[in-house]
Amino acid sequence: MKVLEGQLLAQGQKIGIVASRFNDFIVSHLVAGAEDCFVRHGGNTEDLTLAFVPGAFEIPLIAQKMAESGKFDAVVCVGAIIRGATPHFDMVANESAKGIAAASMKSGIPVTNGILTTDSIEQAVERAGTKAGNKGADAMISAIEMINLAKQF
Ligand code: INI
Repeated sequence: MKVLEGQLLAQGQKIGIVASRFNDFIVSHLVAGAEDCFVRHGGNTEDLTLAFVPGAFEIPLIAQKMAESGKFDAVVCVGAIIRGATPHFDMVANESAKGIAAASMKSGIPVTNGILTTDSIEQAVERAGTKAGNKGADAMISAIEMINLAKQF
């Protein structure tokens, strides 16, 4: 059986990051986690481009523009939607996830989802570089792997 897998090597890759300003206290740590992951896997920080949008709802449009620009091998999306502070949590969470998936399918390059959707600020802190890892780093490693996998088709 022939098995295809993407290596976790970022050397030479160019990646766009879309980050929301809403809940910046959390999201800044997701951006830092994504950058750290890229560099630790052999990427050059000058090959990262960071775009800020107001909130998670606005992430898909800019992710799609970046993905279709031809300048990047993948786009990583980071944000934080916190139910406790968000009456329209479900709407923002669903639309951002659907839009990110659509941006990937439409552009044909990996667009990964590092948007936290949590019930509380404490849960968000846990997933932004404390005891439950860093969702920005998770989304970056997925992008690195997917770029290397997609090249094989
Ligand atoms: N945007 C977020 O990224 N996270 C949130 O928790 C949030 N809350 O709480 O409402 C949020 N709202 C803003 C939304 O993403 C849009 O920017 C806004 O609705 C304008 O379109």
